[in-house]
Amino acid sequence: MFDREAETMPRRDLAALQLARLGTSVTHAYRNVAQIRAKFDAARVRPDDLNTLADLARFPFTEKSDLRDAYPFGLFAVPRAKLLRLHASSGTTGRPTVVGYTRADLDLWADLMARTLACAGARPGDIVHNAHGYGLFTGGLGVHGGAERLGCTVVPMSGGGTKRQVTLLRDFGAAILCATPSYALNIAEVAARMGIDIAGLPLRHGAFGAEPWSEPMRRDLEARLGITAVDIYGLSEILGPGVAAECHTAQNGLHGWEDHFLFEIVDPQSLRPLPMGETGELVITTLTKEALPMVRYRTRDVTRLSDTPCACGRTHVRIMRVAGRNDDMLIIRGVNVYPSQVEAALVGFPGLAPHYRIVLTREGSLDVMTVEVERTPDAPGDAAACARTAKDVQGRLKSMIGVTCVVDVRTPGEVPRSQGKAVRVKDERAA
Ligand code: DLL
Repeated sequence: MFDREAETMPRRDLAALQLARLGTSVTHAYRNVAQIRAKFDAARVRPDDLNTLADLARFPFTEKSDLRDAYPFGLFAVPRAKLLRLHASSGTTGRPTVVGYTRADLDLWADLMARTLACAGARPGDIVHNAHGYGLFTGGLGVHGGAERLGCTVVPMSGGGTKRQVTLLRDFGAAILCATPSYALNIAEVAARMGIDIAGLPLRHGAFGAEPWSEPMRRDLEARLGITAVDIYGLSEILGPGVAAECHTAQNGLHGWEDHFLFEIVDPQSLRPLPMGETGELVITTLTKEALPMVRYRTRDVTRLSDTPCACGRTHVRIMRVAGRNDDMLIIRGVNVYPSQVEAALVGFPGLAPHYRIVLTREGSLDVMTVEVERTPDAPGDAAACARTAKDVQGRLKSMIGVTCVVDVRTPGEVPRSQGKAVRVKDERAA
């Protein structure tokens, strides 16, 4: 462990620490951010109303739109000149969301990312191959800072140039691969085409995240790359990567670093907090961030928490695998579907490569979901065989997620490959 004392702190001590830090952080936000002050005043709450952690439920939420409305610097709680770094979301529509870090924030980020990498199995002295994009996206530089803080040798690859990624993975002998799971799959596939057996290289662990993925995809990546793969979670608005990480020992839910964040699950409709173990939307409050303190940030990520003890000895609550964002959930003929559920049904299907894309179209008043899958190079490609596969996949999707979809079996290489966050859904309904 990178910080054994913090990571194994008894839960009662953690709660006391959270309460103390919460008061300080909320006061800092209230004093220094006009929008937060206005929201608190409208809700008739003040920082000194926080006498227990449960009192936080009376406080207003922060949403992505608050960041957009305050574009670019309006939610910062410190003067702009105190910021050492800015990052921003890609923002497919409208304004990007801008986040900033003071020196202390960058220090905290490096510490929590070092914890995260150690949790995933990295050790000081390991080579960390970082295939997350460097730039405004927090993945590249976030992982980079943590790997250096842990005492690893970082290879700052960024995304893309996949053949070169494979060559350097082999030549440098990295122990840890950091990437999105979809890009890790792309790397594995390109390696196989190049005749390079990654499973036979020194690579031991993969720390994958930044997008939803599934348990079957984990097992597939582990087999292809000869590693243990863990899930890491984070979001720019809160920090970037380094908010939560699975341990390589249990691989069963992501320890959320509770000495720096407070996690709640709320019902996305009523917005009321849900009891431990129930599924809902993850809401995060930062406890120690200087530049961008967040009070009850609605992540839109759907998951549940578990406070049962973990085999690794870490006491921090576990955030179970995020199936997807509630704003990315598809509603197909009344059935709720996350793309990661489609993935779970497809990966490992005989004769199929683990690549897929969902295309949404409209027929009259009905939505049609077409799942593009890809046959493996050795699977027969004649029309009859493809039709049989399509029918079998359709049956499996119907039984696993309850939706009848059109299945389109494509030739090898035809489904687009990812170099970062995979785009799983192509929505042609509006066109
Ligand atoms: O994706 C930070 C990150 C970088 C995490 C590298 C892990 C590794 P954003 O670009 O702000 O930040 O996107 C955050 O991505 O709210 C989730 O919807 C999704 N996401 C991140 N990690 C996971 C994960 C980075 N492990 C948004 N599982 C989040 C599912 C994830 N979704």
